[in-house]
Amino acid sequence: MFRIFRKNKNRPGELLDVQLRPAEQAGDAALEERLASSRNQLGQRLAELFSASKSIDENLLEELETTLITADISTQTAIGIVANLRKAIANKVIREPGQLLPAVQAELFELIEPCEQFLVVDAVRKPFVILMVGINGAGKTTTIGKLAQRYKEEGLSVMLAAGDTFRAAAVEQLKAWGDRNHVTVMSQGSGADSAAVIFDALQSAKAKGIDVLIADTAGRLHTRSNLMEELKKIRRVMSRIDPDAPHEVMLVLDAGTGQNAINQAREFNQAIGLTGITITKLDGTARGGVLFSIASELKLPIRFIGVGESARDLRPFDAGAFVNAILPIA
Ligand SMILES: Nc1nc2c(ncn2[C@@H]2O[C@H](COP(=O)(O)OP(=O)(O)OP(=O)(O)O)[C@@H](O)[C@H]2O)c(=O)[nH]1
Ligand SMILES: [Mg+2]
Repeated sequence: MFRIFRKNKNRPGELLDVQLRPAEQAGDAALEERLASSRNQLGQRLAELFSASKSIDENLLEELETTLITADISTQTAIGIVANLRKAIANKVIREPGQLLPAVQAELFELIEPCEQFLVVDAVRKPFVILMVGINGAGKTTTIGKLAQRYKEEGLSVMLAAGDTFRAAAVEQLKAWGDRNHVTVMSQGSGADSAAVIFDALQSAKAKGIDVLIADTAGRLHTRSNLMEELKKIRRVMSRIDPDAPHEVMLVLDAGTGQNAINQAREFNQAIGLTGITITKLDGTARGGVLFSIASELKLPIRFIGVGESARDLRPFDAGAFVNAILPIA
């Protein structure tokens, strides 16, 4: 259980102190531990700033804004948060620096709570098709491996499609995850047509009654527009077999890329339409604040977060647990 502050919708500026239970505790390390760098960058700095201040003045609010931005929360999002706090200060709901930490926490929680939308594998869709997209190095293939293991453990049958035919090593990397989890990987070697590989995999998965088909894609082609055209083609050929496929178009974003992640998301969304996001490498970065900007600017479901390299380190996104890990209230 952990404590979270929520904004009171009926009384602007006031906070509600609520207890939340983490959605799932499957991880082998506490989320707090994995997000330590981002917490040092945000929660700890804010706590220090507020405890060192005797009263709330313009200087303090400016430093607050800067601290938010330094933690990779976008300028626009940071300005919005501080503007809300200013209202509460003007209304005398917030009177002293000690009230600011829970107030900031509540603001951040409000931003990301709507994005907590767990990916439900619809059993009616056979196979339920997940198309993974994202730039090179974002963590697509690794996330596919982790998902494959998760779904296998849940008792679902899984097939993987090696749609990244651009890089020779990509197929091998996917096969290694497949072997580890006893999951079939459909591939045609490097240089093959990606859409054809995924088309064949979908046909095969359908014939075999597979529950979940996850398709890998390239992160880089000769140009970015080539990549987007290829993804559109993959979408088109899939719909010939199942008009509703893919059922999930999941964008994988590396948290370490900071604000650039938002531009990537816009570009992919415009080209093929996204239904969910996974944010990886939150363990290796102090830039975890970017998740708040991704949430508030894209308003897409955040399905999973990656907090390490093992399969257990792919966690369903839990907004309360995330805020608590990055900005805990003692
Ligand atoms: N620490 C950490 N490393 C991760 C995480 N997710 C992925 N990685 C690492 O990031 C690196 C790149 O991951 P890939 O899965 O190969 O990335 P990709 O998107 O498939 O890249 P391309 O195939 O080049 O398009 C690998 O070394 C992964 O182990 C994470 O959540 N935490
Ligand atoms: Mg890959």
